[in-house]
Amino acid sequence: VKPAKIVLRKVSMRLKAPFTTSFGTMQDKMFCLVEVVDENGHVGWGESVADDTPAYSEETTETNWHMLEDFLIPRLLGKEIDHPDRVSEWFQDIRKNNMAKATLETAVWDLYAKNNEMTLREALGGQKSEIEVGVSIGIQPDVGTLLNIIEEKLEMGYKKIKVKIKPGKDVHVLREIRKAFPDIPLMADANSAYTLEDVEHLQKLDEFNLMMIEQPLNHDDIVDHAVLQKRVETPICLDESIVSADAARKAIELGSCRIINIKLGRVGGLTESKKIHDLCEKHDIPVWCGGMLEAGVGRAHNIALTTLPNFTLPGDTAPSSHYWVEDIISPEVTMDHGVVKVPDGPGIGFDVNRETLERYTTRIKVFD
Ligand code: OSB
Ligand code: MG
Repeated sequence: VKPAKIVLRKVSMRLKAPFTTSFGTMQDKMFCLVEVVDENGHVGWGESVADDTPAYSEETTETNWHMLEDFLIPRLLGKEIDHPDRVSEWFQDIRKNNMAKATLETAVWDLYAKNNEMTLREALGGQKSEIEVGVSIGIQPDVGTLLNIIEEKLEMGYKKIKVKIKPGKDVHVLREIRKAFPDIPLMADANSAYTLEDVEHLQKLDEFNLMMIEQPLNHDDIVDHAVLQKRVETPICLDESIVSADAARKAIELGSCRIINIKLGRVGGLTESKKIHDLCEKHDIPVWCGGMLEAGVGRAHNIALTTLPNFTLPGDTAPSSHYWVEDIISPEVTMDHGVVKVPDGPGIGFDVNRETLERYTTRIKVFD
């Protein structure tokens, strides 16, 4: 494929409900979206998972715009790309900025698949025709509200319930959940809210039979997590710390986790995600696809990635209607009893609804 034109957008969409984690609350999702057009008029789409504050990671919508505009897009424009794997190689000498890189890299994957009349799943080597999904529930003002939400999500058929925790909103919350729902597949995500000082406190979570605890310690740590994993029975799942296949290799060698959450934005794209997937498979580490409150394009890429065989645990890829009054893709992502069907159209398998997209676009720049 050869990108003849690239359109960069900043898009702003309001979430149905604010989403609260240990690091803050999000109500509006502001993100970069790219459209890569080749000489044949095929279009590939890529969505950044960064938002407007550097809380989950150091990247923001604004830093993404800068990286894409000044460094990443100029590198790809007019260049013959024989395979999407080349893109991450060409970006390697630019440090970090993985979410910005992934925006463009995933668009090239979509374009490549469309050019070869394949689904993105086929291009990636995925197998599944449907995927199982769970739901990530933000921190709630009180336990009663949380229990009601969990009940509603269970009725909808979600295969995994993930709740956000932080100091002061952990042990007693999980105890109440387990009282009400003794056997559901349940996990907790701390988003780096604890330190090794909290080991004894975190040991109390062992009694709740959680599938895993996600990223309890520092966002860039793998050393302390290895110490913690030796002292708790609950499997640790790393999210923030796994920024590359190399980071995954080190975490596995150190015993820092027993499960890994793969987010294509955090690791720089689909090629790196596949590498982490393959490495984990070799080491019997199950993986699942994390979410970053994506709109439709990001959601579609996550679905395609999840078709790889070692994605054995339900991911955070809930349907469009969980997040948005109106998504930018058609059809929207739907779910039936916790199962999402993998589309069989070319590339990501969803069309972007341009009329909707225009309404949500706040800034646009065309490179050709
Ligand atoms: O840590 O997985 C996380 C959302 C934003 C930033 C970080 C995280 C999350 C989620 C939501 O847990 C997952 C989703 O529904 O997309
Ligand atoms: Mg997480």
